[in-house]
Amino acid sequence: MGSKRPARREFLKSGAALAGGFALGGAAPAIGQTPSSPPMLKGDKDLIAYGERSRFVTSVRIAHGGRPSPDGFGLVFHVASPLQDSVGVITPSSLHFVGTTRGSYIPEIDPQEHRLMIHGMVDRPLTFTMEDLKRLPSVTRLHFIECAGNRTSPKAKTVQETHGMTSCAEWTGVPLSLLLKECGLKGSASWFVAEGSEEVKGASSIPIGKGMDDCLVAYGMNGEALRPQQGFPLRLMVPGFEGIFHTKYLRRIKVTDRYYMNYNDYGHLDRESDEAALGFQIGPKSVITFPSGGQQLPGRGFYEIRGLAWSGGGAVRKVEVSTDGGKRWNDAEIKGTAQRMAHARFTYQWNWDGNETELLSRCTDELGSVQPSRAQVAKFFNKPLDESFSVPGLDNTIQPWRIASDGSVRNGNA
Ligand SMILES: Nc1nc2c(c(=O)[nH]1)N[C@H]1C(S)=C(S)[C@@H](COP(=O)(O)O)O[C@H]1N2
Ligand SMILES: [Mo]
Repeated sequence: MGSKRPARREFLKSGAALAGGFALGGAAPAIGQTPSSPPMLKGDKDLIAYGERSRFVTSVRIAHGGRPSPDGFGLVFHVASPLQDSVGVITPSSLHFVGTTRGSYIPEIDPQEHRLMIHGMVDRPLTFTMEDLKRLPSVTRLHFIECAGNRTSPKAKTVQETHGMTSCAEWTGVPLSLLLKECGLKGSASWFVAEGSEEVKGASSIPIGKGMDDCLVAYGMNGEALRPQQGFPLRLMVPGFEGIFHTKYLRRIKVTDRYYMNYNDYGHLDRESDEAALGFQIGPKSVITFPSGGQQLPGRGFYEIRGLAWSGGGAVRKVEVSTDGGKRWNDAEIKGTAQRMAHARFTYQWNWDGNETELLSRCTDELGSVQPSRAQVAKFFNKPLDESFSVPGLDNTIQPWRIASDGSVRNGNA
């Protein structure tokens, strides 16, 4: 902490002074007096063999409202992560959002039986077992996945509902470029189709340049094997591209000389050409996770505003926070070193004066792209900014959270 910045004790004191006697935290036992010991956890097999969180921690994923299965299966389509309770940049595997194009169907795959075949416009088609893949040189990288449908809506109340279809994990696997080189690409190779193991393959066409650049065939997540919900035993990571390209249960890669139309194109075919030109890549984006919709500030005084920022264009370079509805923008602090195509945690120290206001955050990525407001996007598409306005294509607009004078927080787009 810099010498000019007041020490924590003074923060708390000034908070108390500002709020007229409001204190942070409850009454502590006097010095020298020991609090009574809590009861002991039972030496339960479940707690020792694998581990569980405390029963006092209850944050869970929820079905993402208003996202029915696109083909009418009517099952849970996408499941959102509780960002309002998140800390740091890693989403615990148990809380990573889940995206399934055909409802809550998750195949159970025996890794001994699983194969990855690479064929098409290659010199040597090859088939890999999981054991083969694990013998190859590996990389470990932090990356977010975000569903293209992760959009704010005036009706959504919490950050889990507006932004919970993004998550960030540490992924381990083999660079796809290494496998493609083993197979030898033919000169005409320009796309590849990645296919999952389900009845409906979850296949997507991806430019071969992206495959050679930074795609990953991942078997590890947050220090252990992938979870079934995340594609056990093998998934494709396509850093910075829409979630739908990150093929789970990966079993086949066909190298092609053209775009192949697949089931996954359901969401992309009817786009306007200027929307389609926005491409597969997620734009610079950020959201304040605390304070966020549905939360309640206990009173005026000191708060650390916290949020997440990310971009498909690379690392987050800068995040700004406004505490007055966008009149002034202040640089937020980015915790640690921002990684490419990964969530970055930002914070901003704020003394709330108790008046109604609006909190905003704005991300700039390493390409210099800046997160737009909904008003800017509406103007770009020449549409009125009313209740019915929905951002075309990927929605990376600034999320406003309105703080009422009673400390309640709600969606500023409502
Ligand atoms: N095989 C397969 N891969 C898939 C899907 C699927 O249904 N089947 N869903 C896609 C979608 S729409 C998204 S948003 C991401 C979500 O990844 P996650 O469930 O690990 O968060 O996986 C993609 N990969
Ligand atoms: Mo998705």
